[in-house]
Amino acid sequence: MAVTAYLGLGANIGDRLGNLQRAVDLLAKQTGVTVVRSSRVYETDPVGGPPQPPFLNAVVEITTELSPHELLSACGGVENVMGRVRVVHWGPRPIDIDILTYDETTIDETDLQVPHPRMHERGFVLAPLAELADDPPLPGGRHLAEVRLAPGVVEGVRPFAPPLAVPS
Ligand code: GSY
Repeated sequence: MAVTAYLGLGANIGDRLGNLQRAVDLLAKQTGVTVVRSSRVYETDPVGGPPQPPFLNAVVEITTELSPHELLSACGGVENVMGRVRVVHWGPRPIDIDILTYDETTIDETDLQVPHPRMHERGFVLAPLAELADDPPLPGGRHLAEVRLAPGVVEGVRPFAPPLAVPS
């Protein structure tokens, strides 16, 4: 049975908008993954890691027949095809694909935590996600309506481009 999941996309190297679109196109080609819709694209101040260029971020809604770990592997495959090399922890990258939520499922394993454990603190996740879901699963059973972001987080997230195209 297909479940709904939300994926966070981020890019801060090269043709950032082209990278996000290519990731959507490659995700749509994965067996067992249907890309349903995309949020708008935001330009966002980098959070964590070394000094690095601003990111473009978006969230896509998918339905998938894959298990959470199969989906993780599919996302990693797309990152690899797009040339992501994990040199600097939390460093610049042509593409980052995070599983934010997978149905209402909670997973707490070394290689996969769902809902993504820091998503409720990140404006670059919450702003695009809120366009697609009124009450998405958040860590610790939180609800979007009760999340309070730290000062400055909202200012670091600026609308940049319309939603990414979803292949038919
Ligand atoms: O966790 C995703 C990679 N990432 C990002 C990101 O996508 N956007 C912003 N603004 N900061 C980030 N820091 C990391 S790590």
